[in-house]
Amino acid sequence: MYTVIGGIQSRAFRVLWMLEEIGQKYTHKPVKPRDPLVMPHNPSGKIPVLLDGTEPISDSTAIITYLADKHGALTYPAGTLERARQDAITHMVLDELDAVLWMAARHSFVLPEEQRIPEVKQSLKWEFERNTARLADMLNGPYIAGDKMTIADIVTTHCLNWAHSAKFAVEDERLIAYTRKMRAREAFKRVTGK
Ligand SMILES: N[C@@H](CCC(=O)N[C@@H](CS)C(=O)NCC(=O)O)C(=O)O
Repeated sequence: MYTVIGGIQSRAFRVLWMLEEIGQKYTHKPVKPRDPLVMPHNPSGKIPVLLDGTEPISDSTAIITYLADKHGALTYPAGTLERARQDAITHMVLDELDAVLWMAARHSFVLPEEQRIPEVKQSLKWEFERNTARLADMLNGPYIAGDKMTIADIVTTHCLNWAHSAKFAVEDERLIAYTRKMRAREAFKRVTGK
């Protein structure tokens, strides 16, 4: 039995969506970072954490990769070129979308107030626009890594949704259509409850 620690407004969403896609049962503890439920499993207090039985795994991408490999779903097999490309896209999205959005969040509300540099947001928006334009050009299959849905789509869609709520513009029609299609999945809707 799996337990997902972390609320749906966080990267725990990726893990919940993954579990819904692969039809695995789980218990959800929708807590905030540094909650007493998190600290024994992750000293940084960051969410999400997945418990597989009593064994904790941290970091959303590590968690969904583990689930994909364990259940043989939403991934190309390890050791194949398709898997290498899937991993490359996942890491690129983490570098070019997740890291930029996270930096903006840190300078908006995560860091102690005296450490924030709000002016950095303008530069991050410029970078985000450049990176999403490049991502849109790479989108030539129905899914981000080709013909089948993989965990790379979970990370990418999550970042594009996050961008929307952080008011980082995503104007490319190809990315808008892609996000709309991913959000229409039943598993996605079961997590959001919409
Ligand atoms: N790379 C990690 C990042 C985890 C992370 O930063 N989570 C945020 C919530 S989405 C958090 O717990 N932030 C609290 C903090 O940084 O103090 C992942 O993908 O799980």
